[in-house]
This record gives sequence, C-alpha cells and structure tokens, in this order.
Amino acid sequence: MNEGYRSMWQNLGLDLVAHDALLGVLGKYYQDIFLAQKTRPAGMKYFDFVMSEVHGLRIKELLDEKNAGRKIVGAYCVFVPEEIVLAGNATLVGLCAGADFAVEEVEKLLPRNTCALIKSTFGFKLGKVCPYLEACDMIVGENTCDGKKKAYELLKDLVENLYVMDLPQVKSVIGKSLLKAEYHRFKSAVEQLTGVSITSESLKTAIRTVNVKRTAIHRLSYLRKADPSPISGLDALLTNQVFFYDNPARFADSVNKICDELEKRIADKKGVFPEKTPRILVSGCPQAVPNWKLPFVVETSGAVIVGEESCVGERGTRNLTDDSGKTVEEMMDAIVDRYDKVDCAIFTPNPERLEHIQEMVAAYKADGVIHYGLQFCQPYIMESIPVEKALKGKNIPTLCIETDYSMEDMGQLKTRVEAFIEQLR
Ligand code: BJ8
Repeated sequence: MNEGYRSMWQNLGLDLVAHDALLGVLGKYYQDIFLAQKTRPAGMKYFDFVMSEVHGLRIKELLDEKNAGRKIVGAYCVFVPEEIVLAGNATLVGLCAGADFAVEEVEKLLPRNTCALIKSTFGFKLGKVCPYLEACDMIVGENTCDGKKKAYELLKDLVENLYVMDLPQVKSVIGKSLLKAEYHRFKSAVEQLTGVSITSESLKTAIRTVNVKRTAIHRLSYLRKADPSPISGLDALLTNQVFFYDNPARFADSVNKICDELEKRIADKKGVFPEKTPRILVSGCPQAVPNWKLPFVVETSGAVIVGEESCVGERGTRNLTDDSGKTVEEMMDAIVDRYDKVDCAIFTPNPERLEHIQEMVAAYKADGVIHYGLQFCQPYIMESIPVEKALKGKNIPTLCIETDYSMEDMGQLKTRVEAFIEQLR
C-alpha cells in the first residue's frame, strides 16, 4: 500500500493499527473469494483495482475534490437521491456497513438483537476504520426501519454532520407528498452545504449522469439472462457494490466495457459455469461491501446467481429518472416519481416487491429463489413469510435464510444451500 496513504488516513483520524488489521483481512478475503474464481471477464480487472484501492486512491480523489471546493455526502440508503447531490456540486458515496467491527463497543450502545448492518455502521465509526465516513461533509440517515430510525438518534452523538431524512411508510398520495417535501428540504440542505443553487441545467445534467450509470447496470443485468451465464453472481454483485462509491461516469464506462466482453461470450456460448447450472435469484436485505458470504456459498455449491432483488441490485437501480422536465420543479417531481417506486420492505403493504420478485424469476429464468434476511431485520424477515408462501404456491422453489456477518454459520449455511440446489437439478 502506498505509504502516502498512511498520512492521509492519519489526517482523517483513523486508528491506523485497527485499519491495517481490517485491510489485511479484507485483502485475504478478496483473494480467496474473487481472485480464486475461474474464467472471469477480463474487464473485472478494473473492479479488482478499485477494490485494492478502495481506501486509497478513491479516498485521495474525494479529498482532492474537497480541496477543490466540492462537498462529500455519505448515505446509508438508496432513498437518498444522487441526482440532487450531484446537482448541488457534491459527490454522493454509499457508506457500506457490510462487516462486523468493534462489536463489543457497539453492543455497549446498541441492543444485541440489532441487525448486522446497523451494528456495522456504528462499528466503523467507533473503530475509526472508515475513511469514507470521516471524509463526509454531511452524513444522511433516513427514517426507514425502526432499527435505523432509533440508531440515528444515537449516531448523532458520534458524528457532527448527521442529517436525517424522513420517509413515508405507506405508498399513497399523502406518502408521496411527504417524500416530495423531504426531497425539497434535502435540496435546500445540500444547497446550504455547498453554497450552490441547484438550477434546471445542473439538475438535468445530474439526472442524466445517474441515468447513464443505471443504464450500464441494466445492460449488465440483461446479459445475465443468458444460459450459460457470462458472469458470476459474485462479480455482478461486486459491480453493484462499486456503483455506490465510484465516480459515476468512470463506473458506467467500466461496466459497459465488461458488457461488450460479455456479449462476445454469449455469442460464443462461453459461461462462467456450464450450461444448465441451477440459476438462483437472491431476494431480500442489501449486501453491502464486503458482505460476500451468501454468493460465495451458493457459487461454490454448484449454482449461479443470476439476479439480486435487493437495494444493492435491481431494487436500487431498476428505474431511471425522467429527464424531460424543463424546470427545477418538474425535475424534482420526476425524482419523487422515480424514488416512490422503490419497494423496500419498510412499506406497508408492499405488494410491488412480490410482483417484482416474480417478474425477475421469469426474466432471469431462475430455477429458485433464496430469500436473504439479516438476523433481527424485522421488515425483510416478516415479509419473507408471505413471499415464500406466494412463490411456493407458484411452484417456485424458495429457501429462506437468516444470517449475519459472522462466519460461524458457514457450515450450516452451506448444508442448507447445497440441499436446496440439489432440489433444483
Ligand atoms: S430502501 S432496504 S437501503 S432501508 S437490514 S437496517 S431494513 S433492520 S437496509 Fe435498506 Fe433503504 Fe430499505 Fe434499501 Fe433495517 Fe433490515 Fe437492518 Fe436494513
């Protein structure tokens, strides 16, 4: 690792010893999971590079942006509109929360039976190991599940720059008007942070920039419909994870380059796994970096993941924002329309998600669904019950798993996943 980065991390207030330990574990984990895969697309080298520099070069780029007067905004949820952030001359980064850290410290602040994602948010802060978190000028929390809502009340004492966005819990006219009001409030907060007024030109450019990166991901998803699948679920998940913190234009270019390669693979009938390998759709809680546990288990047990019905996946990226508006007001409405369609399990009732899962099963020719629930995540685990019932009623094999970020249940998980895959053959 470049020695210059050490002073950068020190200036950000990181605990260098703990941070070295984290990078050491991550590097080994990445090697064993990603680099050990056979027949990867050559274009994945870009993502390997991004991951090897995830706390290095990308942080340096963000700090260079800050030195040039730009602001950095961090978010934990796909309801935070990147379009508004970019239009206000700021950069949005996803704060990943995909690994356990400083668990003992965290459990002094949060109940033990809190989901791993929320605990990880606190662990990265308390352990002083996340340079993204420390580089942010504004951290946006959102009132989604009860766990997050209450956790932000505590997080505000740990960070100086927390902004909390309220969100509706019901898809209705009133719910949508709350979303609209909150997005306008957020727009003003971004403008205040950056000192830049959002104009129709800047908002249109921002909408187009985000649409370009979502379109690149749509292209990649479309190619995963082929049998044999030209890319592993692990690599596809990684691109969806990098979506949250890479430079948007560079990200879109890199995904499009992989897609060019995948199109050729499909024409040559070349896949990462043989034809007729059981195809799995994963549905449920988001899998943030470096949470690669489930796809690793699935793809080393004889199946391939062909889609993710998840916020780090199609739930987060599937809709574009209409860019045809002429005024800021019209484009803000288009943004509200776009985000109002996100079918997170915090909404009640939430029939759209079940419809989307079924659509994805058909579109990706999935042989079965694995519902991925993080332990103690009430919204998704509660929703897994009607989802499983409805899918089984349509003869779609479904396996519900509940897990966390630890490796303790790997053996048990593998046994269940293998038995499920056997059933799909
Ligand atoms: S839009 S899925 S990113 S809230 S796993 S913290 S739900 S208890 S993450 Fe999410 Fe936004 Fe919804 Fe998507 Fe709570 Fe469950 Fe934990 Fe969760």
